[in-house]
Amino acid sequence: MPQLNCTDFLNISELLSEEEIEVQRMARDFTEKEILPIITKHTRESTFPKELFPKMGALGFLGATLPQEYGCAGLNNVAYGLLMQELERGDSSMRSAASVQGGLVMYPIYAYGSEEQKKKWLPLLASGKKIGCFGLTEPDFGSNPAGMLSRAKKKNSHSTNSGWILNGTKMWITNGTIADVAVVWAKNEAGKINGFLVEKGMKGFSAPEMKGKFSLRASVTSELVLEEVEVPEENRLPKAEGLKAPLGCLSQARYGIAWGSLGLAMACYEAAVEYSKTRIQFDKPIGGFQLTQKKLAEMLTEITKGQLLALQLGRLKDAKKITPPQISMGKMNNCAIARKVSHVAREILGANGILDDYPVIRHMMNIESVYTYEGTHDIHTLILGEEITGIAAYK
Ligand code: TGC
Ligand code: FAD
Repeated sequence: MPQLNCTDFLNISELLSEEEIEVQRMARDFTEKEILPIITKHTRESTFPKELFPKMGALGFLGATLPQEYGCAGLNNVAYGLLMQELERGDSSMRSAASVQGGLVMYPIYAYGSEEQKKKWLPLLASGKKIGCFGLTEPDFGSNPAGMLSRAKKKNSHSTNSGWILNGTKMWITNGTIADVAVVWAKNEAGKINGFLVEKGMKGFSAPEMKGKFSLRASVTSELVLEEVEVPEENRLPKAEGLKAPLGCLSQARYGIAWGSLGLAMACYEAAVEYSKTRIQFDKPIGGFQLTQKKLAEMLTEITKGQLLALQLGRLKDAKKITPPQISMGKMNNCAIARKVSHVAREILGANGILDDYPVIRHMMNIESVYTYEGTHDIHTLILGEEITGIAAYK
């Protein structure tokens, strides 16, 4: 099977299976046909192309690693990573939409849900007919979710089937306003974190959109407001107890970001190479100057190292040998190099680098969110620091 034409200096695609390359090809076609033609308009207007959800569902992009019995594609983790890479080559908002739906909504239902919850929600979410969101962050608890103030109180503590009353506020929630179901994390009366499926329309639940973002403009970001929301016991995730339940979901999404950020970096690098060959200054292409070549050589080297890191993480994940600190290294490094690559690419484009006629400034703004969410660069540095020394330095 012919390899795809993309930045691949070390022929890393030779290490991919035919199935993995086929998934990459499908995702690349989707990005070129469905995302790139509309993304500048959505970014300018700060709107999310919701109509792409069922299209992604039909192609198997949502919850893609989960089993086929629930309507999912059952892909391996490398194919899933390539999918995230190609979506983010288009725009981080589309990778975000797919990774929240798959890693942060379908995964917790699959891993911690009852059989009834799985049968009810997974096929609907896989098809893109329903949209989900994940509410962990609060206004005063971002990097430190253990301190969350959201509370779940048993409605009638004398009955086992009595349901729950939820109170609290979540912030910065991707897809919150358009979601049919929110996976909400709140502490019970014993102080243990539980997960709940809060459905659109439940009394006391609202999800106003947050405005004024300069980054990830083609994504909906929302508050979740819970005021005495009655949630039945059958909407609690029975196998989720403690902070490790939401953190386990983050491992799924952080892994996807380690690949997605490479797609963003490659889009910026490829735009910079193309521009450097065609922009003439001082009677020759700017790519003919040593300073530009140094920038391009360093960008390519960082992307190539990031590709090797992502691929090995995928192989470890498929072998069920991956650890959270290894995922942190992938999220941390690949977001950092994507951020740097996007800045240098913008510089190479000169004044054109600030125009949305080119994709670079959009990616450069987006990476600020991606670098921050799913654990900031600092938090992943500290996770690695703890792994190395055995000493936690968060507090
Ligand atoms: P700590 O004591 O370290 O851990 C509590 C329990 O959790 C276990 N654990 C994990 N389990 C699975 N996967 C992981 N990645 C795990 N990390 C930790 C741990 O073993 C422990 O288990 P047990 O059995 O002992 O109870 O907890 P801590 O409170 O000290 O916090 C550590 C810290 C700072 C690393 C953690 O709080 C953290 O990762 N903070 C960052 C918060 C974050 O990433 N938030 C993301 C919100 S969601 C989001 O951003 C979505 S963006 C979506 C998009 O649009 O793409
Ligand atoms: P803070 O935790 O206040 O951190 C501020 C600064 O302090 C950062 O630089 C941080 O690295 C640093 N810092 C914090 N603690 C330490 C420490 N111990 N040592 C050194 N430095 C430290 N959350 C969800 O739950 N669901 C979502 O769907 C979701 N989507 C998002 C979408 C977007 C566009 C964005 C921007 C965020 C989203 N988030 C979501 C929230 C995201 O996870 C948080 O923004 C992130 O975890 C950081 O929290 P914070 O913004 O409160 O920053």
